[in-house]
Amino acid sequence: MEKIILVTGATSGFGKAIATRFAKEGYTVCITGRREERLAELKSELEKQYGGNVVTLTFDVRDRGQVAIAMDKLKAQVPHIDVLVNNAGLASGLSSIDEGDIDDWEAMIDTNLKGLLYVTRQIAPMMRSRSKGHIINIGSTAGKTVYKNGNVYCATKFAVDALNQSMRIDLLPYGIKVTAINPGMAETEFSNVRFHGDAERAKSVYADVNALQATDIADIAWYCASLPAHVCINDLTVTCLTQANSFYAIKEADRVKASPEA
Ligand code: NDP
Ligand code: 8X3
Repeated sequence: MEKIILVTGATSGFGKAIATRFAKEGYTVCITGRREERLAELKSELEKQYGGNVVTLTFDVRDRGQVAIAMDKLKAQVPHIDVLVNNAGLASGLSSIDEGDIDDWEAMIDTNLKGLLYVTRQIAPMMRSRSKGHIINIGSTAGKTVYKNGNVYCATKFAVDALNQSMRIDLLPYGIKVTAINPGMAETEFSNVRFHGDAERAKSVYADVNALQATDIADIAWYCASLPAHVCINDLTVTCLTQANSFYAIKEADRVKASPEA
């Protein structure tokens, strides 16, 4: 039977890499984002390379009405969803709580939390009706340990952690798997968005840390989704070798290297 995945936020970073990995594995891939041209480009690339069907849906996950319309369109095009990856999200700004920009706060809460809920509310009943499905929520190390000036971003990712745990309980009777993948720093467009297009500052975050790449997370998502039917990974926290948690990371140059004789 045709295997179908829906990936939110597939115009760059993790979402794009996950869509690509599942297309390679023969899935029909449904990709979303606000940047229509990027979705069209990815659709044409994936169809050319892997031959499967790619469905594109352009909408803003913050807008409940747009989500409902897009999900109706999706339901008219595909018979079911096997895997939903709740990935669309962002950090906006990095400021102390007494100085934060309230527009940034609203963007993070509306995208990372409400957007995830709007999409899940549409797709979970489709999975429930088949007693089958897998929801993969992209959380963060920021949802496990807070860090200075991370306040609202961390709060949204702590909320994703809570939702991941509670969705799993609610959907348990229907055989629906729920998995959180919580990455540490990864080199995507994330920091460019966080620092409002300051490319130099964004680049400096990943200088000499050998950060995770989007394809690392795509490989992990594929691993989680391809386990036997009775096995569900509930929660995975993943960092690069130079990062221990949200606030403790070192530079590659500071790693103690073995002596040549060892
Ligand atoms: P990117 O900025 O590369 O990708 C973010 C994706 O989310 C884009 O496709 C973007 O699409 C989409 N998106 C953002 N806002 C909206 C919106 N309002 N409506 C629809 N789509 C939206 O970042 P990442 O790939 O790194 O981020 C993906 C997820 O991973 C996020 O949830 C992030 O919090 C999380 N994460 C990232 C880490 C990192 O260090 N990179 C580490 C841990 C977690 P478009 O702009 O076209 O709408
Ligand atoms: C993104 C990683 O370290 O900026 O979730 O919070 S971090």
